[in-house]
Amino acid sequence: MASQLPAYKQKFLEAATSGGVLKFGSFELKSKRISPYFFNAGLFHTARLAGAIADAFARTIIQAQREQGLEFDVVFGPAYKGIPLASAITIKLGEIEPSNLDRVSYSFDRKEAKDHGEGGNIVGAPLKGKKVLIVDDVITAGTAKREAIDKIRKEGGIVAGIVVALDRMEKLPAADGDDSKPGPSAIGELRKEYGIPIFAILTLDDIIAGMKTFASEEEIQRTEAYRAKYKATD
Ligand code: OMP
Repeated sequence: MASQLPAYKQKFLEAATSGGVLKFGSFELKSKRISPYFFNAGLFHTARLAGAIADAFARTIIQAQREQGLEFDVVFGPAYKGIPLASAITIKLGEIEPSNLDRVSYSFDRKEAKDHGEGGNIVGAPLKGKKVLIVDDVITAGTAKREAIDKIRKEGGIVAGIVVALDRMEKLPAADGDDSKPGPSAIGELRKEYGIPIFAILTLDDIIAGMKTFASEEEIQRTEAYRAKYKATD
C-alpha cells in the first residue's frame, strides 16, 4: 500500500526503522504506559542516520519559516540528546539554505554549571536577546521541554519555538491515574502556557500512515489500539 506522507517524512521514517531507531514490541515509557512502539533517537549515530535526522529536521524548520513565519537566531539542543542534534541541524540549515551560513548559530546547556575557565551554563552562541529554537528527540509529557524553556529565559533568550523528531500525540497522564478519560496533549498545554509554536517531523498519525508499507498487520493493529487509548483531545 502506498503511503500518503511527504517524501522526506517517508524517507526519515524508513531510515528510523531500518536503523533500529523506531522499534515495535512492548516498551515501558517514562509515564509507565506500555507502548507497542519506541523511538530511540540515541541510535542515530552512524554518518548515514545522523545525516538523515539532521536533514529531516532542517526541512521541517525551513518549511515552518516559509509557511508559518518561524524566526530564530539560535538552534538550542538541551543536554544530552539535543546536543548532537543542534550542531548537525545547524550545519544542514547552512547547506540547504546558504543565507543561513552566517546568520544561524547553535548552543546547548551543561547539566552541571562550570565554575572555572569560561564558566557558565551555556556552550556555543550566547542567548541574551536572541530568538532561540529548541530541538529535541521526542515529546510525550513535555517535562524536559519546560526545563529547557526556563533555562533559555534565565539566560535572557526569547524562545521562538520547539521542533521535535516525534510527537507521540499522547494525552497528559491524569492526576488521579485514570487514563480512560479524554485529556489534553503535552504539545497543546505547552502552546497555551508559553504561546510558542511546536513542530514535529513525525507524529504518531504519520507513523501509522507510513508503517503500512513495511510493518506487519499485528504491529499496525497494536499501534492503532494504543493511539485509540492514549491520543489527546487536541
Ligand atoms: P518529555 O515529553 O519532555 O517528558 O520527554 C519525553 C522523553 O521520553 C524523551 O526525551 C525520552 O527520554 C523518552 N522517550 C523516548 O525517547 N522515546 C519514546 O518513544 C518515548 C519516550 C517516553 O518515555 O515517553
